[in-house]
Amino acid sequence: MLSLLALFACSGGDTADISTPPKDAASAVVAPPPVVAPPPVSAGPQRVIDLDAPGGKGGAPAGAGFIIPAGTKAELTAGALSDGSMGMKFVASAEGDALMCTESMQLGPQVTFGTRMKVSALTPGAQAWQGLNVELRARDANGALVSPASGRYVLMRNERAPTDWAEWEAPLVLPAGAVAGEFCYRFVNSTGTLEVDRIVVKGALDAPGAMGGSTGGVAADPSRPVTRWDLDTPGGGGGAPQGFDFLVPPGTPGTSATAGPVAGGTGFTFAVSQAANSLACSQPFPVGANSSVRARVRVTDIKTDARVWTGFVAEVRTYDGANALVSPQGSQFTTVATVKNSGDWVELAKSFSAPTGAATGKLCFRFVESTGSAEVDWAEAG
Ligand SMILES: [Ca+2]
Ligand SMILES: [Ca+2]
Repeated sequence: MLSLLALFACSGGDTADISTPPKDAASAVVAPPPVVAPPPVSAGPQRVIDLDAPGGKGGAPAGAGFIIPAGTKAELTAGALSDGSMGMKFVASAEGDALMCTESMQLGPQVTFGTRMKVSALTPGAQAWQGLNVELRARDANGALVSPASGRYVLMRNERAPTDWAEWEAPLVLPAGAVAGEFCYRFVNSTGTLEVDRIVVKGALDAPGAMGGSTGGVAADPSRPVTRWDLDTPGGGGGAPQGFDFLVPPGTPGTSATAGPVAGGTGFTFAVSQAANSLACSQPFPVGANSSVRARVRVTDIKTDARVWTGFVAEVRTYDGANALVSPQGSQFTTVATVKNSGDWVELAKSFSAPTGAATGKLCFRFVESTGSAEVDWAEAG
């Protein structure tokens, strides 16, 4: 008490003293303090994808997509999960490249990814990095993949054993130049079942529901899976990346078709210096009444003429169950786009109705009576 009195004496009376009520204490009691709104849950913008409503791509709930390369054994269902919550269930019954991803979103400098999920029946691959991976595909302002030093994607979680239901979150370190991306769940050389109740991204800049970005999937018919080719992995036909084939007839002059780096990512380059019948085609994907395709392409050095069908052409070739060509009325193939001028990266897109009897399609690129060079970063079909 002596020291408090001494402090009060030394303070000259103006400085607040912890033992002395302020002189206006009485009025403070009469007038209650104003109600202050509680602080927001997150300091930054936050996007919650609850996965409770249909409407996503490839049969996924709204805000997400299911992307399955042709031939991959995996399926996704939306609805009630094993604990009664609503969400999506992703079953990989054979090793493959199927992916479950959020739609691409703009990301601020500080991002925290959170999710509530459960992994069961997991048989992980032998290597430490295999299993069920949760990862960000980071992208720059042009939509090109931006990789961290540690690998192709920004890894948030690697599960190598089954888990119970758990909600976790992880702050991310974005690679330099990354401004957007999609969050993906992937069984890497592994099989298993993943259930996801919800996804919470703190630090996403898009307003909820405003889906942007370049990788949202294209399936006009949500029951049909989206097939996506990142074109980032070798292993396709004729030296193309996985999922595509380079078809250069023997003896064809002047065609070079290479897989490897394209600006900002990985894809293939298809260059033709003498007009010929060489092609770059995707592997087959299912088609129907509401089909669509998309691809990110850059065409350079093109030399063509004014005829409407000449130039760099993206087209869908459709086939029946016996692999016989089925043509739409009035033309041989379904033209996606005809590019007649060199330019920067563009996304080519086309919705179409497959001809009657067609079961599968291939997305093909060629230079029709023209020469030039085309780079393809990725392609999608649904
Ligand atoms: Ca949910
Ligand atoms: Ca790519």
